[in-house]
Amino acid sequence: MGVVNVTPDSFSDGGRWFDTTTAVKRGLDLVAQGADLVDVGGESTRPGATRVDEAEELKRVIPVVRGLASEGVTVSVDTMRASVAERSLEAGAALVNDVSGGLADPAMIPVVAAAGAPFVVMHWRGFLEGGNVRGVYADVVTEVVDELHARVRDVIEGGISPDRVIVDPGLGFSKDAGHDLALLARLDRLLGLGHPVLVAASRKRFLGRVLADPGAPPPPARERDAATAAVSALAAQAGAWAVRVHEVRATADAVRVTRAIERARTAHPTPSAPGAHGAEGAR
Ligand code: PMM
Repeated sequence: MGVVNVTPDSFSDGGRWFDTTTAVKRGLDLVAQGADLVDVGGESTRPGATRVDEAEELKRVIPVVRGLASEGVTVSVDTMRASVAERSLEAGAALVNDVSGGLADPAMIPVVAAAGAPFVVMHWRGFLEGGNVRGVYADVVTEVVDELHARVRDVIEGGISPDRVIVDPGLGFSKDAGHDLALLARLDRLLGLGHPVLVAASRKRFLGRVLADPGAPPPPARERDAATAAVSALAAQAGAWAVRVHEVRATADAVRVTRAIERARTAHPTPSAPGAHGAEGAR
């Protein structure tokens, strides 16, 4: 999943794709680089960002969704507003990606349910104001899995078909680097929810923390793409359904290599027990 942020202020790529023509071209470039779908967002979700109003979000997002969908691109819309989701689906979007999992706007679930669209439910503990007070966990993996489980149940009760629900750990949202790494280390627990898992690690703060030399500041967001590709390979190997990234090429290559190794593993299974295949197996 390639990202096109039609915003002036996203932490990772703010301002670069801020007019419709540039944003559509960027989406097409991401497809050429290997993206299977393109996620279009008009509101920055970085901590401390002020919300854009509805009219502005619609103005940013709808022409880009329409432009990409008309070129045959599978588009997801990254929004917390039901009106933006609804208009995007009408304009050709195939999927709704809501970082609040439907909590920010009570009209979101009915809109997505009525359209029969797939819905990304991200783990979210609310808007961040000031310090990260909501990011306190005794056991981050268990709490995120349990809270996602409850959220998925509510979403399904709201009318979205279970086979349309995708889950996402929400890396960096009310989470520090240690929390993000723990969730990536235990993607199997998220997969245990029984829904496809989307991982959006691209350029995030925890990668800066991992890459920083001791005592030095973290490298800027745009210098975290190699680390992002590494996470993509690991997430793909762990069974993720998709990875959401700003630079697609390296991640598409990483995922392809992962898949090729998986196929080779299937073709060369480990002998089940010494001696199981006679003298050959014992060797
Ligand atoms: N993160 C961002 C934006 N949208 N969507 C999902 N499903 N999961 C995420 O973790 C997520 C998201 C923030 O990153 P960006 O603004 O730099 O793209």
